[in-house]
This record gives sequence, C-alpha cells and structure tokens, in this order.
Amino acid sequence: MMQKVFTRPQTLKDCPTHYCPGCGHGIAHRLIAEVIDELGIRGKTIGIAPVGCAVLAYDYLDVDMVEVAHGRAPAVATGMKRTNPDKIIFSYQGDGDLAAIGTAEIIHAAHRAEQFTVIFINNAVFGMTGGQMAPTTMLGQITATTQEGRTPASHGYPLQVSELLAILPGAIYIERCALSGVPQIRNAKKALRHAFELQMNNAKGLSLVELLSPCPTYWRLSPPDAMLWIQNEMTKVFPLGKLKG
Ligand SMILES: Cc1ncc(C[n+]2csc(CCOP(=O)(O)OP(=O)(O)O)c2C)c(N)n1
Ligand code: SF4
Ligand SMILES: [Mg+2]
Repeated sequence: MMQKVFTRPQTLKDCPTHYCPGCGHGIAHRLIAEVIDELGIRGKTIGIAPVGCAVLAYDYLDVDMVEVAHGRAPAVATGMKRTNPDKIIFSYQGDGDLAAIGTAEIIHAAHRAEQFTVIFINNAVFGMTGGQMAPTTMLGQITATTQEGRTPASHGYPLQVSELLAILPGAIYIERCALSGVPQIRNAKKALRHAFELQMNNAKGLSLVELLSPCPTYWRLSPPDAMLWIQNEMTKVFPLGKLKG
C-alpha cells in the first residue's frame, strides 16, 4: 500500500520556476499556496506581484494577481480592498520594494489601518538588480554596492521596518518569521494563515508577515549556509516573533 506523503498545492502551478537553487521565494510561494488551499479562499484571493526576483509570482500562484510598479503595492492594495471588501488581498514585496522605494506607501497604509495582508520578503539585498545594498543589508555585509561591507558611517544601519510599523495603531498584526529550517518554516506558515484569517474575519487593520529569506546567490553562500546565516546572524538584528497582535 503506497502512501502519498507529498503533493503540490492546487494554488501552486505545475511549472518550473526561475529562482536560483536555495532561494526563499519558492518556499514562500509554496506556503502561500498551501494556506490559500487550506482556507478554501482561492476564488476570492487577489495577490499583488512585486518588482523584484518574484516579479513572475503570477506565473506560479494560481490566483488572480496584478503587477504593480516597484514599491507601490500598498497604494494599489488599498484601492483593491476598499472596492472589494469581500476579497482577500495580499501584496508580496521584497525589502527593496517595501523598505526602500515604497517606505512611504507601507507606513501610510498601516497608519490608515488598511485591511490587507503584506508578505514582506527580507533577503537583505536588491536581488533582481544584481545584489546591491538594501536598507535591510546587515552591517559588514558585502554587496555589489558595499564591496568592503556595509558601515554605519557610509551607509547607515539596517532598517527594522516591522518594528517601525508595529507602533502604529492601524497595524493589527505584525510577525517576523524565517525561511531557515523546518520549524521556522512551519511557524511562517502559521503566521501567513493567521494574517489571512484576520482578513476573513474582517479585522480592522493591516497585517504583515516578514519572512527572512535566503538569497544564496548574492550572499555568496551555499543554500545550507544561507539558512545558517539567517539563523546565526540575521536574527540578531531581525529577531523572530510576534511584534504586534
Ligand atoms: C520604479 C522602479 N525603480 C527601480 C526599479 C529597478 N528595480 C527592479 S527590482 C529592484 C529591487 C528588487 O529588490 P527587492 O524588492 O528586495 O526584491 P528581491 O529581488 O530581492 O526579491 C529594483 C530597484 C524598477 N523596476 N522600478
Ligand atoms: S538572486 Fe537571490 S532572491 Fe533572486 S532568485 Fe536568486 S537567490 Fe532568489
Ligand atoms: Mg530583496
């Protein structure tokens, strides 16, 4: 008697992805797909694809999706949710997207208590454009634009956007998780599920799940070492856990 132990979620399309080996985007996509399937909300969920390595997220996630300009997802999500309050709306944004060009959008969306979910992929670099420094780049981290490592004097400190947002009354749920190992990935799924459930229950405010996500290519690490770097280094600056809600 054969037992099926692994299957593809319905919401995840059956196609190869363009991600590098060990990239966290693929893990994040799978978690989103599993949660949408389990909650039975595929027909009423609309996602916003980012500009970044996950620009083709709509090729992989089998829900309605729109593509918006870099950083502008919270503004578009606001309009989508206000005009379609019965839909589950999520934006999927990298750290370059959310913590650099889109900083104003996310802060004001939280401040206005908009009722959508943000999935914030923090991989400490601008991946798609060649591994440049992002606001979330760690001190000492070598990137294409910090070739001797990020220094506070020249480049400032890593920006903890989730902590900033958590002080706003309009943000009702903020949690930071990591795609760095099985227990952490299971927690990330729980957090995503909770954020979607808040929308299903018409909770009044913004929900955001930050996922510390490996970018082995621009961290110049093997996939297992990238996961260890999240566990051993990134979590010192970006501690895991619930910040709000
Ligand atoms: C308005 C605009 N500004 C800049 C760019 C160039 N650009 C494309 S992706 C990107 C950064 C992507 O980094 P991130 O959001 O962290 O996503 P990742 O690739 O790391 O997942 C930038 C600056 C753009 N496409 N549009
Ligand atoms: S460059 Fe980094 S974020 Fe982009 S696909 Fe490759 S591993 Fe993923
Ligand atoms: Mg990034």
